[in-house]
Amino acid sequence: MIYYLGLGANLGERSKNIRAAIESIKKIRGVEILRVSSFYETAAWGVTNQPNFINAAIKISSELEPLQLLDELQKIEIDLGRVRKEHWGARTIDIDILMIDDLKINSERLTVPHKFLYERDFVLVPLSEILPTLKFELHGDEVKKIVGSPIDFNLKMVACVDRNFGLGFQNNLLFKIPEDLKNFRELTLNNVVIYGRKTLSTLPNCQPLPSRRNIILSKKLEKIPNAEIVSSLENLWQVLNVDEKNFVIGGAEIFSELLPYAAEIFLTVVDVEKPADCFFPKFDEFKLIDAKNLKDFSFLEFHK
Ligand code: A4P
Ligand code: MG
Repeated sequence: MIYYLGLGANLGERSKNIRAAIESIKKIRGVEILRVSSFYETAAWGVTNQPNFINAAIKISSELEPLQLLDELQKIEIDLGRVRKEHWGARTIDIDILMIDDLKINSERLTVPHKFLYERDFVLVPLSEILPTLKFELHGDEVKKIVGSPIDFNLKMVACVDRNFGLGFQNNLLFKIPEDLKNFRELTLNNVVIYGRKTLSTLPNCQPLPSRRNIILSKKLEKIPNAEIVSSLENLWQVLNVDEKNFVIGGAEIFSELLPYAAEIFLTVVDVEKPADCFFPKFDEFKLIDAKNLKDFSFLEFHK
């Protein structure tokens, strides 16, 4: 099932709470985050004598039944420090189910689509960003896009795969094609490259790439010359800059981890089948926008 969720926070470090909620939602068994909206600063709606909110929306897929998912979301609200006091009152995090496919639910615990969905600009603006077919009218409430969402970094993913999207086998890349390496170099030179610990061992001399800002996502590594180590996504968002070009270069786990926040994918697809034990993740939310077909392989570019 496809779920659209609304996130809101108006206490504590609001953007951080929303990012933490997204990370927790990602960890629910069988949940995949498909899209994340920008973050918006919004005036409090309903009970108006309370601080401004930050609101966002996400699209996820899940096999869980609606009430099971609601249980999981309410657990996350509690874990992140939500105390239920006043109805419509201030909160560290609020997670609402906005829509579920074309489903209509009217039960004691759950109303879907959300009861006030079409009355609240703080829901409609982020939701319409990730669901462009939504038909709605705005009401002139204060809703202002802010920097804070991981999608602001416009992550770009670069990889070379075989026909089955295989990336590597036994900790080695499947291909070393000179044209592909040249393309990779041209894309990433003087920009930022983000990768995992295992990918470091596939780089020339197992060293960070020269003339690029190297950021390694790893809980285990401590210090590497010419590279910055970050141990969590929250740390990654703290060190990235929106005006740099941020390329994610692997491996498979890092691609999966960061795919929900990516804006562009550059894939070199080699038209052969090789034994592989790790794969580029499925990316149904992206559209092909450019293809260069060469003799044995294609350069493909996808945008969200
Ligand atoms: N519930 C029924 N339907 C749903 C649904 N679709 N999703 C039940 C989630 N929960 C649903 O919610 C009360 C009960 O609603 C839940 O136990 C669930 O079984 P709650 O989160 O405990 O209490 P609440 O959040 O205070 O009430 P409610 O009605 O969910 O409030 P809202 O709608 O979340 O509004 N202004 C701005 N700018 N931004 C905001 O995010 N949020 C609110 C809260 C008010 N003003 C705001 C914002
Ligand atoms: Mg709520």
